Amino acid sequence: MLTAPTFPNIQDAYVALLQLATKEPEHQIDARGNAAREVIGVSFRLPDPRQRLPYLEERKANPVFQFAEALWYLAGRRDLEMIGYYAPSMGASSADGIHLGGSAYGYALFTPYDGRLSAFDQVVELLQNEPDSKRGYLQVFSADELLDRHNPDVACLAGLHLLPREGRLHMVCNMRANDLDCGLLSDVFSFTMIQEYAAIRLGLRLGSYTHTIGSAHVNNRNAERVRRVLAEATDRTSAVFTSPAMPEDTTASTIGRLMDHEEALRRNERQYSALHIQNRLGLHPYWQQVVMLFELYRQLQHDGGDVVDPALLYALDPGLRWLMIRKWPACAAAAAGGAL
Ligand code: 5HM
Repeated sequence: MLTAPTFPNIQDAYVALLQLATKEPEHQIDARGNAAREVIGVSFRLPDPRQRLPYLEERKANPVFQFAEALWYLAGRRDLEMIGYYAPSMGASSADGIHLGGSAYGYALFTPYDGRLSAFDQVVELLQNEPDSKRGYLQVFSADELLDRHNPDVACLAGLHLLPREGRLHMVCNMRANDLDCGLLSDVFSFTMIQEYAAIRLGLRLGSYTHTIGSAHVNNRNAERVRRVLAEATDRTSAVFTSPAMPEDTTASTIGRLMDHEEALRRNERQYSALHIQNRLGLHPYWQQVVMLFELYRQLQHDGGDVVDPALLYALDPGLRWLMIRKWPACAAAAAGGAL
């Protein structure tokens, strides 16, 4: 078979790639102090890109960060202030402590440049006029990033290729490098959100997502966790949840409104109950879920960290609730107290 192997969800692809890199590595590398096992030139396909979250006890996905990062991209942001609140470790990639560099993919894709449309809007316009085009490429990596040999943040994403075919929007993602244990999961989550958003903009159904990687590697320092994930995948039947579709009326202004709620909660300027989010914000239930995640995270960050409102957990979709309960002890306690 010459096309990429197909997986029903990101979890199965993730486990297969971890297996490949740890059991059949092609190379041992040590770039910038990161000793790793590597395979080169790998790819996989997700026919249903909405199945973008893993449900593993040993590799606890953080849905708050996943949605925050996807929105940070969709809003064209590059500030550390927002994304660092959800992932403090990203501070290490910022050269000036204020902005992210190459990894601020949304800044490269969604920011209007030099009085012109953003790269994303240009590609959307191109594809509206010629759906069968092969030119709908959103370039991210740029050779200029290598001019500074000490650049701490060179884009790992080379580009995203949008391909409308027979009423569906397919996407091929090209990564120069992917850390299979750390980067892969959040990258696939965010990039498939960008694909789904693009499909809505083009009035198309969601097509397949193909992920291709130049250097696919597992850092030696993560070997123990990877071993536990592989043991879990072999020994246990995982929980299975399906993710709903992004609402078809999602626009840039929806993203803007979500970012306003996000900022107010991050700064602890507002506090929302589940009922308030459901009845007062005028958001589609899909996006209400995201604001609920941000409110739960606000409670974890600003209200002492050991108590969250069980009503918010009740109001979450079962898959998101499953993840929150495993990720945060305060959510597990609230769920146990409320007999969820
Ligand atoms: O030395 P280099 O620039 O390749 O190191 C970046 C590391 O972060 C690599 O292990 C790369 O695979 C990982 N990474 C990732 O997997 C980084 C980013 C941010 O650009 C990403 N996915 N999105």
